[in-house]
Amino acid sequence: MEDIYGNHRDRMQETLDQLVSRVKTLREEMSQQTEFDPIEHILARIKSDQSMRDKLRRKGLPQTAEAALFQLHDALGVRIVCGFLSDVYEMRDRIAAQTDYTVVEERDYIRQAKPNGYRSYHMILRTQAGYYVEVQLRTISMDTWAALEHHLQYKKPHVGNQRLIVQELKRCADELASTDVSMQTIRDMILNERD
Ligand code: 0O2
Repeated sequence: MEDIYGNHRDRMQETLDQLVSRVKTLREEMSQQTEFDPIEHILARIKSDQSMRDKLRRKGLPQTAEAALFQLHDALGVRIVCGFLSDVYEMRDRIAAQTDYTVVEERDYIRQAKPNGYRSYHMILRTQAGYYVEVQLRTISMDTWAALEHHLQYKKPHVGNQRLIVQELKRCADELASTDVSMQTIRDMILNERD
């Protein structure tokens, strides 16, 4: 089967590399200014051929590079996992302040969590090369929940007590969110004491 991204792959990879290197620069600047490394880890990926084809099918879009790259906006993705809530928002501000791409959409699923408990800050950037990149910013706790929930999704068709499972996953997400707030408070206390 033909590559869904046609002959775009090299330029897509280049775009991703440039953005990751920009995020690393922002990370260094923040680390120097605050003496705290704001980032736990960064992941960058081109959505796999199969999962892009599945998504196009779900959305009723044609199986073309044009639809994959310009009608959907997450063929390129960068996930930035931060230690603390304040790091997520500070990093968001610094990313938004750059001028070599445009922020075309933002969704704050932290202040407004999804009904299932999913939390993250999403930004869609349009780069100079014309490609879109979905940036997901989240804390370690949010990342843990999203990874486990994603993993459990594969088991879904085999379970009968779906309602209880959804409820329990939501409870875990809320408990982790509450821990994030407590960890932030502890960090603020430490910083205030130092000043
Ligand atoms: P993958 O494998 O991460 O690429 P929609 O139009 O509602 O179907 P949209 O517009 O693509 O979705 O954006 P949305 O809802 O903001 O979510 C985009 C991405 O956020 C998803 O990409 C996931 O990575 C993550 N995400 C959103 N909701 C959830 C959730 O409930 N659980 C988990 N684990 N991740 C979530 P993809 O393409 O689904 O998957």
